[in-house]
Parts: sequence; C-alpha cells; structure tokens
Amino acid sequence: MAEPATTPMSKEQREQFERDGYIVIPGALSAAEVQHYTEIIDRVYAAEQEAARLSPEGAMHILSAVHRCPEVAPLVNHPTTFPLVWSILGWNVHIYHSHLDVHPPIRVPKPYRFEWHQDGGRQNRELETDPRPRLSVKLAYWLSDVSVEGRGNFKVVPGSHLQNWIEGPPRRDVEWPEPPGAVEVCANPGDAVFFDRRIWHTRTNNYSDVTRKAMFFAYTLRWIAIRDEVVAVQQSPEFASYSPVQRQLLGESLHQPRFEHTYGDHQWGHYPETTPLHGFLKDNDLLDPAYPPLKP
Ligand SMILES: O=C(O)CCC(=O)C(=O)O
Repeated sequence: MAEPATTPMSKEQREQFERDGYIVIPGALSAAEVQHYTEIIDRVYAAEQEAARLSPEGAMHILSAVHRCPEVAPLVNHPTTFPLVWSILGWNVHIYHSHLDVHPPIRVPKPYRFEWHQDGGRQNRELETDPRPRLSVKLAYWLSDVSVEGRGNFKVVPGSHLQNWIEGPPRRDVEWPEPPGAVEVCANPGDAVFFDRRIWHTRTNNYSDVTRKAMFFAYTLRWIAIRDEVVAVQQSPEFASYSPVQRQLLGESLHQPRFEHTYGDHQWGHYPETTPLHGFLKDNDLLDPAYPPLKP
C-alpha cells in the first residue's frame, strides 16, 4: 500500500486553513477512485438497507469506517490529503472517529433541528481556554456532486473555529436563524474538505434529486482516546496487510515488549523512534524545528 506523500501543506493552504478553519482540496480522488469508492459505499448501503438499518428517510450514517468496510483503508493516509493532517497535527496522531454517509433525497420535509456544532463533544465543555485548542482535524471525501447548494452540502461559518460559542435556540427543535456568515461548501465528486474540529458546522438536509455520498475521517493526537471500533480492526485478517503508518492511524499499540513499562508512555508520544509516522517524516526530512508538533 502507498505510503503518504512527501509534500507538506503549502504556505497558502496553511494561511487559509488558519484563517477560515477549512480548505477544499480539488480532485483529491481521481475519477477512477470516485467510481471505486462509490461502488463500495453503494454496497454498504445496500447491505444496511437489506438489514433495515437505515433512518426513516433512508439515510445511512455508519461509524468506524474501516471496521465496517476494510476496503476504505487506503483513504486513511491518502497521498493527496494525509500531508495536510501531519502538517497540522504532527506525527503523534491516530484516527479517532470516522463515518460513511449516504443521504438520499428527502421526500417528506423533516422537522426542524438545530444541528450546528463543533466536533469533540465534551472537549467543548471541559476545556477552559478561549479559544479552545484545535486537538483534531477532519477530512471529508465527496463521492457525490455537491458543486451547487441544496444537495445536503456541508455548511460552515468560515473563521468560526476561534469562537467558543455561537448563538442558538433554547432547544434544538426551536427554529432559529442560520448563524451570520454561514456558507454551504460546494465540492465536486473527488474533492475533499479538510477542517478544524472547532469550526461551527452542520450537515444540511438534502431536498435535491441527487443522493449525497461522503466518507469522513477525523484525526487527533494519540493521547486522546479513539471512538472507532479499532480493536476489531486490529484483529481483522486485513490488518497485517496495512502499512506501519496505516496501522498507527488505526490505533495499533506501538508498545515495544522489551520496554515493559512503556505502554502508556508510547501513546503519549515518548518513543518517536518507534512511531512509524515520525520515522517516515524524519526519513523524508519533513520534521520542522519551527513548528511544535513537527519538532525533531
Ligand atoms: O455531514 C456533514 O456535512 C457534516 C458532518 C459533521 O457534522 C461532522 O463531521 O461533524
């Protein structure tokens, strides 16, 4: 399997990401990859439909992407997008949350629900700083065409990642105006969106005629717990075929038996020399003394 590419995030991308809280990566997946991953997500959807596990509108939102569908494993360190992840978070990272989503056109209007949020759950209650720290980033791969608004697009408030709070209703079912400055992010099939977990965002309802299909992978520091079902992934027959970097991203214990006492310390990042992504970045001269997460 391919190792991650060696071109770090560009200066322009970093500036835009720091300013807006997200960037779009046009053509992150080739047309052949879009077709390949669409066939895969369609198969998963058909199985969920067969098992009567779709939502009342026929939507699918499956957590733990690689657990549910090992064929999506190459996306965890895709060469066109993964450099963005290590450029921002550094080498001590894993995937903590991922999902495969299919949202067919909604035929019967859904009751209103205010879905604006920042990612990270209790991180947004339990951290006391303003702004709160970034901690994680997420990649969305678009398989369907959301190049125009109204197709269930991802919606964000650009620049809101530095804002701990936005105005909202007293209860989620109380209708409320959209946050000022909110925009629907438009993307072609194969484009990816890379975003800071803190950006205020929401999925939108798909009242178009086009089924919305996307795959999401969220990365965080290895000292933050994984929400995905990685034990099952690690016990799967496919796991041995993944590259060392992919296995790191899928939560492999990097504990070295000869260092009996180091299990938790390794997770903290105390052993860069046995952390595959550190090795990869070091070998390719991609560590950067000027940027704390990438300091050699
Ligand atoms: O599906 C979307 O457009 C938004 C996804 C989302 O809210 C999230 O990834 O946290």
